[in-house]
Amino acid sequence: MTRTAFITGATAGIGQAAARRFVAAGWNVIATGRRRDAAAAAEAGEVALLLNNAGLAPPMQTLQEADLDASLNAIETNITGLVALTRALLPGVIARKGSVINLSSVAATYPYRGGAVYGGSKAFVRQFSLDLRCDLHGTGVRVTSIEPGMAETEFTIVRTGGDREASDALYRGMNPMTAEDLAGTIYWIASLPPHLNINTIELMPVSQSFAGFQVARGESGS
Ligand code: 8X3
Repeated sequence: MTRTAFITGATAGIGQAAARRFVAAGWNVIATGRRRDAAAAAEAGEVALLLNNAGLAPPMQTLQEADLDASLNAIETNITGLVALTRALLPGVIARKGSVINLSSVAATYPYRGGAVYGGSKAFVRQFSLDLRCDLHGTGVRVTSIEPGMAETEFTIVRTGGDREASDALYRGMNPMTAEDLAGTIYWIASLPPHLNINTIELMPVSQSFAGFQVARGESGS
């Protein structure tokens, strides 16, 4: 029987690569760039796998400098949209003992300057995924939070307001992950035997690791 995957943010990057990967494996794919299409898919009630990939990163600015609308827009997409879509599609996913795979980020776990709203929203996605497993206990539905580090997609072009040069400079010489790397991981999660659940999975390119704490000294430090 052909299974149907609903993939958000599928017009580019990880979502598009995942859509291609699922189609190549014989899945029917509903690929959307906007979460508003959820109602139609929910009515069709045919979705066995929901990949909540769509997300927004506001510019890397401290909250005190950031444009509030950009911050709220990211929250609307990364949190409100994701919850609404999941709620809409869940009855069909439960009926098929299907899967929900949510795109979180390493930013959910590791704080960095300028990432408060983005990281906070991705921490929501991670915890939402874990709690959703509890809600779905006994239904046979699988839920995964996938938490990638640096992947060269349009992510940084969006984050920098369309600055391709800045994006190229960020990824230059560091061999980042690709959309295809992550699509392969997503497909692997989806095709595991049905009694296995990957709760969370964190991935980075080898060239990316962690930085430490920072200390402010003198008058401004306290
Ligand atoms: C973004 C991952 O490492 O570029 O989700 O901040 S990173």
